[in-house]
Amino acid sequence: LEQLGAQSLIDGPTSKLRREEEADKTAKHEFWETQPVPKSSEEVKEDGPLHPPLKPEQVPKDPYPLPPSLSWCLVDIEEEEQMQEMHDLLRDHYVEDVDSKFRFNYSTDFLRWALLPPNVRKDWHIGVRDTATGALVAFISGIPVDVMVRDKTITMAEINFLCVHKGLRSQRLAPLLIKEVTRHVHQVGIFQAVYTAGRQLPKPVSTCRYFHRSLNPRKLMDAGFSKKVTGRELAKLLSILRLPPQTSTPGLRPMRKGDVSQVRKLLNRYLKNRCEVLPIFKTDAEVAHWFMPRDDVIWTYVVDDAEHPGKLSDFFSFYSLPSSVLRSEKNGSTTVRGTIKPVYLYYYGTKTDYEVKLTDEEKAVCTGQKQQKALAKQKQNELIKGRLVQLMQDMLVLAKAAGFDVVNCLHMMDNREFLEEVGFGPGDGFLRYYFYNWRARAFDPSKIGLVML
Ligand code: MYA
Repeated sequence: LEQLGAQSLIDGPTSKLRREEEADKTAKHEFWETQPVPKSSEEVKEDGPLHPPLKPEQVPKDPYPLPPSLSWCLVDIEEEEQMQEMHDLLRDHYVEDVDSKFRFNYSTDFLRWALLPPNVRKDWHIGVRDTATGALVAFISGIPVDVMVRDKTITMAEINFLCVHKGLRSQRLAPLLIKEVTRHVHQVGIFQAVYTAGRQLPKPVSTCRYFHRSLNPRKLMDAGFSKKVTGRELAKLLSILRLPPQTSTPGLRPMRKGDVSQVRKLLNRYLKNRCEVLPIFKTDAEVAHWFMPRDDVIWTYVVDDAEHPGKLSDFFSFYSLPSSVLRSEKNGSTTVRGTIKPVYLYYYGTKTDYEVKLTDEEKAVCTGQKQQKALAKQKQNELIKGRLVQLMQDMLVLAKAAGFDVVNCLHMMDNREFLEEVGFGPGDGFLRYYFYNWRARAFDPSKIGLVML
């Protein structure tokens, strides 16, 4: 990794993050101060809601007023034309990196996957149109999700794809979109939400760093995604990043329909054992939606246990989210000069987390139950680490074979167990996790088991 120019892996926030967190303790948040979220300066000691559920008559019946030049709409993304409008808004105005070198470019198939799960609430796909032209100029969305936070399972709205047209920024439209989606969510008796953002707001429950593993280093350098190296340094880098031509795990194959219920059990159990913030996949239909492979969107591989054919021992998944490569023009605008093709690690699970039995010899060296438990935990972690390193190495091979340029993931779940071993390096980006109307003590990133798209 040193040869890759990466710093040592960092578990906790960097000094830049700390500065942002400190600054936010005294920052003014005209909008967020009116919302049920803890202040950045608050030390959260106990988990629980900030306000109790509202009675139906306390939920506003009418939409929040907009300036006359703008109007609310629902965006029906099952209608091709509306889907395209939403796609185009995000393509041109959604999240960019801090230097505006890259912008997410979600495909329409991806957005259908992300926003039309079996339990979809179509009235949580909310847009704002220019009253005169009808153009879609802002959007926010939610999907219902059952999230386990420590020992409580809470039905929440997972809020995503908040976007305001660049020409309408800094006009306090975002607070209106947030209030309007909140109103819709309240209408169905849900009072908590989960969301992520790159920026510091009051108050994150966890902050996860992005990590990257190059598959196509030359292209990433040309695009300005990675530091440029040449000559012997480049040769060395290419040799470090070289991958075997084939996967190595026996029984690894793409997920099929018949695997759905096993994947559901494997995943729910793995997340519960290893994490403290996790989605609960209640039905096979949900798992089929979120995990069955879809062309150019989501890939899921399972390990069909060689000793017990048909019994799955592990699975992993990743999704494709291209980024436009931007060029800044002299007039301050940006144009698109290409695309990089990253995949992002999604969920995984392994049966290696089964309770580990100690041998008689190992038991003999332990003085008491506590020591035995600690040794069993350590053995289990080593097993998980070994297994994940192998699976993730295969994931890299598959992603490369599918033509992707880089694999991205966050420093969450058990990812720290394999990042260094399979050649990931830390990036400059961070993702902060937030709850709405749910105070929670902070979580170590490794305890976050909810992947947001
Ligand atoms: S995260 C992705 C967000 N999208 C982008 O970054 C795309 C590019 N940027 C934009 O489109 C705009 O800059 C946005 C802000 C729309 C982000 N989350 O209208 P403004 C606060 C929450 O003048 P604009 C995602 O999708 C800001 O602190 N708040 O600003 C999850 C300030 O408030 P305060 C944000 O730049 C979204 C106010 O907005 C964010 O024109 C989760 C300024 O408004 C942000 N990412 O527009 C939303 N950015 O003065 C919360 C700025 O108080 C959901 N702000 O500091 C909450 C749960 C709701 C449901 C509850 C159900 C129970």
